[in-house]
Amino acid sequence: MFDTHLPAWDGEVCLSRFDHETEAFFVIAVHSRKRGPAAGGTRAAVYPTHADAVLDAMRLAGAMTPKMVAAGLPMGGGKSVIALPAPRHRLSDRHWRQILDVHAASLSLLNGAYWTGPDVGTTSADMDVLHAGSGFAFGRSAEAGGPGSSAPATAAGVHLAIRTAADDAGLGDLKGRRVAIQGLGAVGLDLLERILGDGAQIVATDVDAQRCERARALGAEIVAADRILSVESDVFAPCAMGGVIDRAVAATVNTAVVAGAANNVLADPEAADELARRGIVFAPDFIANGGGAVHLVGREVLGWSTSEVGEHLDHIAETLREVFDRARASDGNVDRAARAWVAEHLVDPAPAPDADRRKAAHG
Ligand code: NAD
Ligand code: PPY
Repeated sequence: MFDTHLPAWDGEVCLSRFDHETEAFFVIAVHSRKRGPAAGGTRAAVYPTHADAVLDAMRLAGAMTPKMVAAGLPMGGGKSVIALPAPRHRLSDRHWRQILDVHAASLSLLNGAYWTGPDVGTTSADMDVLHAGSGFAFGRSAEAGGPGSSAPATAAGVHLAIRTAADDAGLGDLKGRRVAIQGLGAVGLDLLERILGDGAQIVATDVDAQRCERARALGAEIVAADRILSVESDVFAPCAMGGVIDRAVAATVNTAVVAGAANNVLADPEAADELARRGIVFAPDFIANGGGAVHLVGREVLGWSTSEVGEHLDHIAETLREVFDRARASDGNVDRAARAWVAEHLVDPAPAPDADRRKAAHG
């Protein structure tokens, strides 16, 4: 698996380090700096092997480059993975702090070639520590002078993507439609509330019973995690982990639209062909979930206000409409059309970071 995927990675550099003291394995993948310094979050989780952590970092970094292009941001793509020796909740605060300090030292070594931010398993409070130790972290808490969590902006962007894709699929608005949400974390739960506001019915799941209870209290029907891919829906919104739709799932998923927050939703390129063959409208995740990047880079590099970030999210709908039209004009495969669009726009003049604002944001 490792030997097959490694040569296929088209990124710039991937660095790794095992720290004996913390027993954590660190990976930083810089996919592209053609538009600007690489940026992307730090994911912390337990991985089956260190090779899995390297592959995950590479794949996730590879998704950040098109995300920055689609969002019109002047940054490249990168990502970090910390393979933990035990689940985060079983590590002491001291142990976790040591892990963050090791990661901060690696960020310092890269000296701004890569900027990190929050991802699954890390928070704004962790960004406060990483920024204090390196100066290269987005998404600090408001108390530490940062813009806080990217999840609300991501959810707002995914909501727009769902509305746009539903319209493209001929569903009209979401009133009375059935939306299936997989994953009720920071983005999924926020998205759920937005979609309820549209008058849709929600069927949802999470592996965490407490998250399910919160969704049930808001009015969602809850199903077991292993049932969500087979429930009937108008829209399926994957907001947990990537790789949930392979060719076989694409051939059976009972929905008209796939649009969600999870990075790298498609497990293989054939899944996109199958979705297209069945007439299911797919919103590529690197377009749909770009709201978090717009929030972090917009606020911290470009000096945007919260309302400017909100206005910029409209690009998500515009870009999606463009790739839907392109796909329709060719073989219907939206993922392919979107990747071709990204390749054409990779070195578009991106908005230049304002040096003074950037300095002000980072002291
Ligand atoms: P989160 O960790 O807060 O939530 C993820 C949720 O998914 C958790 O509640 C977890 O219990 C659940 N989950 C995990 N495996 C599951 C499974 N098999 N079935 C059902 N539920 C499962 O993360 P988040 O910030 O909400 O992000 C969700 C997804 O969106 C992630 O893939 C993330 O990489 C992606 N994303 C997030 C942002 C952001 O700004 N937070 C931006 C872009 C992309
Ligand atoms: C993502 O959007 O997947 C992220 O990793 C969040 C992010 C975006 C931009 C800079 C740093 C982190």
